[in-house]
Amino acid sequence: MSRRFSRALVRTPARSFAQGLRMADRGRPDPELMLRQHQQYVEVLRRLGLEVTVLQPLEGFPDAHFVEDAAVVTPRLAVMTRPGALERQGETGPLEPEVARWREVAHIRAPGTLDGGDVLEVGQEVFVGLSGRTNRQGFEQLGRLLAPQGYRCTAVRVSEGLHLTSSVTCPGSGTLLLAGAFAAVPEFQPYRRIVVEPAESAAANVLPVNGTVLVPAGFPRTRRALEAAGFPTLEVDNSEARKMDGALTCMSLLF
Ligand code: CIR
Repeated sequence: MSRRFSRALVRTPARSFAQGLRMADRGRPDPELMLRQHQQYVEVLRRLGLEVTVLQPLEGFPDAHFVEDAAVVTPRLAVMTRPGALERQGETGPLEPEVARWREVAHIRAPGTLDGGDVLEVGQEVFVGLSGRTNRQGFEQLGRLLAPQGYRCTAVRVSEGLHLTSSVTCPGSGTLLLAGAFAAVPEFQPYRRIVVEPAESAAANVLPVNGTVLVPAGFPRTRRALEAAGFPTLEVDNSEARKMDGALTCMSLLF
């Protein structure tokens, strides 16, 4: 069974958002369109029944609207991460009180680093990407923190892309949507797998919300593949966040 959510935390992008980190230049994001797309994202979450808290932008942290990276929220615990990029480590402090309203809070401690974008929950199994942002200590700490809830954490090497969830997400119980080399990763073989076509690899990041799978606009083949596998989908345009290596899951914490 997929988890059902009642709330979302999001953060409005700062005016400085185009100065955030990125792996490659994918064109200059349009600030107005970014804000409009973010508002549409929030509206979709509300339409799907979530109570959405929209936090104020953090001008000093141009990537702070990618709230997914700063915390991992499970049914009984929120783990404040220690982001792997130094520039992003100050995002967790302002987020913590918002998360603490709803959950007991634990922390990833130095020398551990962990970005929430490397954490993929598939039922009681949690895959953790070892990436340029998340190290083994971060993975091990998360494993210890989540074990009392019956979660089992498994490390997976992120051989391409920014985060694990840039290339692998779980559209619904028992199914993974995967791009590129991740389709062949042994740990994922027990699941029903939908492999996105190379031309649509950016569509591997989808966001399931209580029975509807949000899919980035502009990837019709992936959308059709999900529908054919029995998942109702809804398109959300996130072209501007994508220019900054962001995807649909990155922009919210659902719980
Ligand atoms: C970064 O490089 O940290 C941001 N520009 C993008 C973060 C995207 N977050 C995610 O995939 N969870």
